[in-house]
Amino acid sequence: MIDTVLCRMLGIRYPVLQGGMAWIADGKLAAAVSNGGGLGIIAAGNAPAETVQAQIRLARTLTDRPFGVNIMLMSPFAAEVAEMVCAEKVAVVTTGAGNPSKFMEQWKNAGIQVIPVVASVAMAKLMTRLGASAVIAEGGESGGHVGELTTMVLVPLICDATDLPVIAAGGIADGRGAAAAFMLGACGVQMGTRFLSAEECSIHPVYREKILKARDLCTMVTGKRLGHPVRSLRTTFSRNYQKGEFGGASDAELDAMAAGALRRAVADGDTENGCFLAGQAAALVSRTQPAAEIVRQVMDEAEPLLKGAAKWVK
Ligand code: TUI
Repeated sequence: MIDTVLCRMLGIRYPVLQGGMAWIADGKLAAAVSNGGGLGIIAAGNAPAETVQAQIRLARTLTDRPFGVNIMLMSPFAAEVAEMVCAEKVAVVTTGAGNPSKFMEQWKNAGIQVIPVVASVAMAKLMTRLGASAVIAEGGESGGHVGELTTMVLVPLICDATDLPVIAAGGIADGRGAAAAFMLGACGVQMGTRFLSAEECSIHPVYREKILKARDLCTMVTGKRLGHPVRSLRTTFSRNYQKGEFGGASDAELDAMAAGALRRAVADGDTENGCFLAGQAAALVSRTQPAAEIVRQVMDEAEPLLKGAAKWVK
């Protein structure tokens, strides 16, 4: 049984968080992960507050366990979602794709545990000063919006920079990744891509199939030119976007291509015009399982690896 400070802090059995995947991580998936003993997360993405609120209320009909809401800070609705989660008294807020400083006081006053994604040491120190409960160190192996550093380097750097519990993310999809994360100093892991294969994950069957079939070189990063690097599956869409980026496309043309692209992947399975966000760990995901089984299996795999690590020490 792997039991870390994070389990007590969040009231969960296993130190496993589910990533806040925009358009994907709904109340149903979050409740399934929480029922499995991890911390399920509802992703606000670019949705208005009332849409997210409906998912919170749905999750509450499906689980009595704690769950969280991920607030994507680039969303035009971030401020209204920030306020709504206080009224709803959600247990945990995670943040991504920006600096949540201006919301911290509001969330803490509402009794919410705040766990920001930090992509740098400076951000980890700032979040520590502002009273975060823990931080997520998400390396560039992850899907979606990616930072500069890899998980292997970012996690120990963040552990050195803060006394808060550190949750590792990016490239983790099985017990080996989780055990490695603990060795780097993390006391929990967050997985997104692995949960794309969960039975309770309502993505288009084409999306699921692409994840299950993905191999080592199946993801790529686009969007660097506009300052928003994003990792996704290599598809007609991502190749065309890259051609535009390094060819003659204007910023407006690139923005037009990207608008609605996540929805076209998740809802329509459209490989021509949809953007299938996924981490490098897609190559490690090979079957569909209930979310609870994923949580338990990853921890069950990690445990003997951690116990056996001493075999190398003479
Ligand atoms: O946020 C994510 N992953 C995401 S957000 C997203 S929606 C989107 N779609 C298209 C373009 C951009 C976003 C899809 N995937 N992961 C967490 C994460 N946060 N990774 C990196 C960061 C981050 C980056 C900069 C956190 C803080 C930060 O601070 C910068 C600052 O303001 O100082």
